[in-house]
Amino acid sequence: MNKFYVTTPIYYVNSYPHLGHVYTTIIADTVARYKRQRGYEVFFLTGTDEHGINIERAAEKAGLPVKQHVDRIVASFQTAFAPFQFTNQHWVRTTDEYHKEGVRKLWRTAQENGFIYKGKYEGWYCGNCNEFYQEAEAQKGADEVLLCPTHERPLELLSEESYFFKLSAFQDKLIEHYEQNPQFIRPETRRNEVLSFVRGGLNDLSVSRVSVKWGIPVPDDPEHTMYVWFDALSNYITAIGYGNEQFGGETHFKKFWPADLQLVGKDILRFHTVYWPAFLMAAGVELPQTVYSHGMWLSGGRKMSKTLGNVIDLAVLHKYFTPEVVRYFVLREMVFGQDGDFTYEALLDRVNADLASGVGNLAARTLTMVRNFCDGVIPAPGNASAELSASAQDVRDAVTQAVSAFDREFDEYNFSRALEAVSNARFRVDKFISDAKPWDLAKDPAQRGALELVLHTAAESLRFFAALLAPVLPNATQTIWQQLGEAGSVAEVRPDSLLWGDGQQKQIGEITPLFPRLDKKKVMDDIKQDEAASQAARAQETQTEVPAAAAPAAAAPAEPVPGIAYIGIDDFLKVELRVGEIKTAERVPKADKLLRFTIDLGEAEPRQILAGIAQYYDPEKLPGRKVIVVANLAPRKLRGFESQGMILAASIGEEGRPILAGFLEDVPNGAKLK
Ligand code: ME8
Repeated sequence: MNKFYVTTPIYYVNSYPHLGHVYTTIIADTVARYKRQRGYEVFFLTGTDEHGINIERAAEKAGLPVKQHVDRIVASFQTAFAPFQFTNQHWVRTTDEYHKEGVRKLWRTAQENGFIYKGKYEGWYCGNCNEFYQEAEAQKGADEVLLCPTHERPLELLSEESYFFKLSAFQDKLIEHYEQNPQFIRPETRRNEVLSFVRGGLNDLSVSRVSVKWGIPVPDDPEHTMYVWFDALSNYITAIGYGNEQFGGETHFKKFWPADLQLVGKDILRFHTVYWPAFLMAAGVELPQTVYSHGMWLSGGRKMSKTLGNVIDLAVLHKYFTPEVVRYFVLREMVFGQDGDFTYEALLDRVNADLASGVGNLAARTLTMVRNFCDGVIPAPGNASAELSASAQDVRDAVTQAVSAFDREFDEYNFSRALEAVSNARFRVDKFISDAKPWDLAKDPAQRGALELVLHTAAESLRFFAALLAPVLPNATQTIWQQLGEAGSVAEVRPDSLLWGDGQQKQIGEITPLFPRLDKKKVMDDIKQDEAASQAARAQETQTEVPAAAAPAAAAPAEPVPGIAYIGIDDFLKVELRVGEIKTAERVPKADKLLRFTIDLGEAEPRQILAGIAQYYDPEKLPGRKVIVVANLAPRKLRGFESQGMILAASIGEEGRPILAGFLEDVPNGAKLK
């Protein structure tokens, strides 16, 4: 039997689950069901990423032992996922013992092979945070002194012992692998992005910390804990038996590895397509077949995130929509690989058009007519006019073509197109019924054969649609299956094994509505109210429970909060923030972090500004982009170039990945921010 191993990222327990997490898991679950239906032995893995400094801090803030804190958040993920009936074989947790055993083996093997060595990590250290910062993350105080972004106290330049992973040794091997295995990174745009990043050169990676306690100790050197990404990425092999006895250990691992499909959001593409394959190569482990990086669900044009407070609340979603329709919507609406904007309006339209008026209505009217006109038995095709027979044949051809189109698109992970193929065939059936008017044919005994042909064609089409849609709508299609009088589980029926005509003479089951039509205006009004209430409740809860990293900005407190160095409005107004448009951007020779820009701030001459973002942004893609510039920062020289301002960026994650601040609307150059 062929095997198929599919994984999702393991979700970080520094925040509560939202639609984004559910999305990747829906995709993985649908692929898993699809493959099982086609005879594969599937292993589907999801889980949680539970180590790291932020989690340690969040637990401290919640006043709980760290393990207890993470157990609570893991439970909230599992509860949020439960209604979707995901069919994962296992839920991996990086705090599980077997995982730690497996990671130690990966580390040791890479070390024995000479790819992990001890060195010194140099960085700007804050004693209050007990953490290192990159220069770009630090604030600048008087005389250019670097300040901790949290405590605003001077940072010390310290060096700490650290283990390093020899990432630099894998540049050529990775490029060769990408070039020889075009399916390794998908879609192709992402592959090109990664290729150009790796061609730009790779630095060795610091993979241990002595300052972080909540992590997996380095083998034989327990003062150090492993870098969270080394720990987290390894889950994909530890969970199936690498370096431990999980599921029988080695034999199970060999059976399922390499993974066939690793699904990730584009936010973590580089970790999965540069670090992960390099770690595996270092330990002599085969690489996964495909890492597929999907787009982000946006809300109001921005990535859904707890920090921005624009996530789609699962509680509200569940109140109005069944998990099945959400599954259908996310697969049908988002072109897999690209970003998509989530709106309840689009969800309502899609449910009403494709499901309530679509397949639900086809099932209801076909089965009701079979019950009323044919004693509840699906008829064999009767004799009809040449014209009607030809139309019935066209419908039959359209349905069988949809079977091959669905698989063809699905195998390429074009979920939206696969579902579109089913909808297109369904339109044909609907039109066939509307044109033939079986309700009129039923009134005329001479038209009995025509009536039977129409109902036969409609019911058989429905049987094929049920099998095709089973991985996406597992419960609704099982209901249709039973309503058609079929036995067993539709999840086990390969659509391409169905024979046209096999459904006839079956006694239909009880007819129950599948997808009630939703009143768009009323549901939208109710959702708005619920969202407002739920946001208010979350804001309250957040102040006490959600980890600092995930907490939305709270309203200004009346009483000063200890630990925050407040400034007055006058201090703020001293900073002149202006909108600028990037005119040119280029790398600075011999400075791998710096980009040199000319930026139009609406002044007579564009300004020259340098920024340490070269490792994350391709300069060719930046001209034309609007940014926010600190316009009255004293000029300073960097690598021989005068920088006449500073570009604002958010700093993300442990490595301080910069994300340029910008605008959704068009704004004129030079506009002032206040
Ligand atoms: O990155 N749209 O965990 P995480 C679509 N622990 N998908 C989204 C999304 C959105 N708006 N928001 C989140 C981590 N996701 C690490 C991963 S793996 C070894 C370690 C999904 O909780 C998407 O799959 O931040 C994204 O890559 C993932 O959640 C990030 O989850």
